[in-house]
Amino acid sequence: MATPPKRLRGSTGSPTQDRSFCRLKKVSIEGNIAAGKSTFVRLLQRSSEDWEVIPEPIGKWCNVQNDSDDVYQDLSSSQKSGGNLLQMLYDKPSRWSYTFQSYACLSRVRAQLQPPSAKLEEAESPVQFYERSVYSDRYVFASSLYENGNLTETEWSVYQDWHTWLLNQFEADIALDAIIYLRASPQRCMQRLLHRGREEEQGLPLEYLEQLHFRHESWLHHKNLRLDFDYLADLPVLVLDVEDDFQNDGIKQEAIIDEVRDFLSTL
Ligand code: UDP
Ligand code: D5M
Ligand code: MG
Repeated sequence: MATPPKRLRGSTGSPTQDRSFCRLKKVSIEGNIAAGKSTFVRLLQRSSEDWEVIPEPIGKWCNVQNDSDDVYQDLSSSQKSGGNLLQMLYDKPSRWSYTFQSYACLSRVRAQLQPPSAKLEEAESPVQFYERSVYSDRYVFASSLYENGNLTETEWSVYQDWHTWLLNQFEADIALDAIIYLRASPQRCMQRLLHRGREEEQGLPLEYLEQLHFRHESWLHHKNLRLDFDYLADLPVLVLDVEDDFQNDGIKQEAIIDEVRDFLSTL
């Protein structure tokens, strides 16, 4: 399958705006847990009027709204209060991995279908940046959970079937133009994870971060992961080394943004 043509989705019919939509680039920011993606996308947001950021819908996963308590009758009272799917996943992965993947994919497809803001429509070189994508859901997380026995053979088969079908249906609208991979060692990610102190993640073992790191490396650095979406194989990837702190280093931030601008200019 060739790289899909540029989208006209959301076109209003106005020739000026149609040109803007044609120019719209979609870039996913990938990286291990606590590598620094949210910090990085906040930096991107501040760096150009032409850039729009779509953060990971983590808030939704930590507070799944439920209209009827009946659905949650077999949950503990802490789980009932808001339905914290991320906590449920980490407490009992064999029970909640499939549910989590369904919800994660739904929220990512929604995010990747989000039309550009009015401000972006006016932009000369509009770019939407996503914090992770439907592809990391599958090739990093779901496959790891399957490998660890937290998705059964049947769940993994069903998941892959609907994931492939759904993404093929929406491909013209959700296809990415590029990926930026924030690369850091699992040890550095663990240090940042503990520093961030997100309650749900505090029991995560280093081995899990190592497993996720290995998958990112194989997908985005060595590029030897088998993928089911042909266009991904040719997708440009910018690898940024974020082992050293960039959050508190203005000079490093400027250098990173210059690198991003150069990369975008090649797309
Ligand atoms: N962080 C840091 N230095 C950096 C980047 C991030 O100390 O150069 C910290 C950040 O303040 C946060 C933690 O590392 O406490 C994880 O960062 P973030 O939430 O951005 O990571 P993500 O999980 O989104 O990749
Ligand atoms: O990622 C947010 C948190 O959500 C982190 O604990 C990993 C988890 N996450 C994100 N996507 C998935 C999928 N698809 N499956 C399982 N867990 C997932 P952070 O990197 O901290 O921004
Ligand atoms: Mg984040």
